[in-house]
Amino acid sequence: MGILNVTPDSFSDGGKFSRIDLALNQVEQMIADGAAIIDIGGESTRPGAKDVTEKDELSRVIPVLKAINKRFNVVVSIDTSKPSVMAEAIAHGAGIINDVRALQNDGCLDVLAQDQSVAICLMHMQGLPRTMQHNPQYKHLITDISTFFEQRILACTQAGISASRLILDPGFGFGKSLEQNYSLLANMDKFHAFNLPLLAGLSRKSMIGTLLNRDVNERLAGSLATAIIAAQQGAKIIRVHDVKETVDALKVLQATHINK
Ligand code: 8Y4
Repeated sequence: MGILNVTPDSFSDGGKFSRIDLALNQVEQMIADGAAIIDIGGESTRPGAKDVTEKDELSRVIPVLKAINKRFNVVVSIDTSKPSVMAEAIAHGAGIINDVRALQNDGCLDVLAQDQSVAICLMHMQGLPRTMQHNPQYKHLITDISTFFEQRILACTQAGISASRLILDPGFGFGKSLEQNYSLLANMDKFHAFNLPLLAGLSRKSMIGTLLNRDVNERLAGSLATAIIAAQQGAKIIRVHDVKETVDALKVLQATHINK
């Protein structure tokens, strides 16, 4: 899964068309590099980021989704927690709704129950983006996250959403200390108990930067290492910025599996 950023900081003075052209060129490159899924997000979940209005999020995400589906055959994932954005995304051919709030916002379950086919990524987060990194605590990290998954899967099935549409993601960096993030990475295989595909988002995150003392643009080697570990734990989808390098690394891992 390649990350496409459509938050406004990435294009300061370009108009609507340059934004879409820029996005399409990025998507074309990520597909050429081996991405099977493109994740589009119009809201920043970074600590301290401003809330984005529904109108702004729709105007950032939907034109890009439409343009991608017109030109490419690729699964598009929409990173959103807003039911209106989810509904519009589904209407315009999104393949996955990627919700870091796991459909806990009002109206999300209903919107997703109206559709029969779009896949849903349920991500675990402890707390809220603004304060989630202030001393996160768990009784037992893996058990607590498993309990959260159980509750969200039940909420989905009770709302009429088939469990077969669900993808689980432990949410690296979302309310977890450095040690907790690495413990989670080492133990991702525990979540296979749910018999659902697992997604891992680790690319360029603080857990890499802090461990290695690297700025955000110097985290490729660390990111590749985490991608390999997640894949070895059985993660089916890896969310990354550097598609070409990650696909190379994953092909090397895959070659070792074929020969067993
Ligand atoms: C540098 C680059 C530093 C990126 C931090 C970040 C996930 C996700 C995000 C994830 C799923 C991010 C939308 C945070 N992370 N969705 N979204 N899983 N499913 N931070 O781990 O990339 S945004």
